[in-house]
Amino acid sequence: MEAKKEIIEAFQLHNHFIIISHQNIDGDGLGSMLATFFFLKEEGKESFMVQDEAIPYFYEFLPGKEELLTLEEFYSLNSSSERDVVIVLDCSHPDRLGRLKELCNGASLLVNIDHHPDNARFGDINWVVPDSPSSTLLVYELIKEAGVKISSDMAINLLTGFVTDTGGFQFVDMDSRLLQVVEDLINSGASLAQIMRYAFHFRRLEALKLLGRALDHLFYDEDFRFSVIYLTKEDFEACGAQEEDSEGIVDYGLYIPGAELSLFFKEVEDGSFRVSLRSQEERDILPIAHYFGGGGHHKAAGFKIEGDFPRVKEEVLSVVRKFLSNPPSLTEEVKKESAGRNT
Ligand SMILES: [Mn+2]
Repeated sequence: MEAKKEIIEAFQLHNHFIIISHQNIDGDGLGSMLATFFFLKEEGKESFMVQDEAIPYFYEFLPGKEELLTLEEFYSLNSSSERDVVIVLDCSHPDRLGRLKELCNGASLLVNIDHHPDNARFGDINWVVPDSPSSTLLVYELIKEAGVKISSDMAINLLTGFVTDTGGFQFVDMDSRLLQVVEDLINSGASLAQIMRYAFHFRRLEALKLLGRALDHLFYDEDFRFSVIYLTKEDFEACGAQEEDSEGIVDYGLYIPGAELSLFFKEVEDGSFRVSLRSQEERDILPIAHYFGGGGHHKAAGFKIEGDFPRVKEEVLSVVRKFLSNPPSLTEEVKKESAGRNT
């Protein structure tokens, strides 16, 4: 049976659900969780959303976000031994769930709904659609297929995931089908202007100062046409900024005419960097992320690497240059090495 239909049947059959998404939560992860929560509520089901980290302040406008529980709150509210259906949204691998991974172990049924091409298909039911611009669009399809009316609470969350995962429709070829979805969500009560403002133009002073420092560090390789941006712990401290304040900075590296790829190195703990990759045109950078044990999408991916900045930068840039000169050979190399790496 088609996975989408299987999921709708499972939703009708069961009564208790846990809804989770990946760590370092973003607009698509949150939007998918919240819209699914409202959908199940509409169907008369009991569901809990568990999210273990603080959500970025610019997503606080999302309807339903006050229903999010920490893992401790969830356990104190739900002490029954009843086994629930666990719905994992927008998450390519259980390792990306952090502490929430333990919830999957007790699941009576594990439902995996995602759009990452490298999804590990870890669920009992896997509905993975790499062509979908966001996971919220899959949730939208589910709600439609179930014949449930889209409420404004659902619409705002669904459109937010679509808007944020596509950088405000920049990283997607909008067509009449997608425009119809947007039209439907607007007619159901979502304000595109409000979502665009919160997602991209609602940033505290510390974040803008951090952006200034990041742009000051921007380096462009003319020969290989890629940008490098970095922020160290010191940069964050000097600006009084938090990790969430660096959201969207990687995109600036693609503004330069001719730039094919942007790399953003962010120091997350002493001696550890989170590297984000973005590309445009037809450049597929997922093999680079896989090479370093990470994952993501063809044009937006990332990985973590340990070491001091000069060494980490050297190591990554040499692989990037090699990849840009000859992408297929790196892909082959990745295939050979993939057995020994945890992607
Ligand atoms: Mn997504």
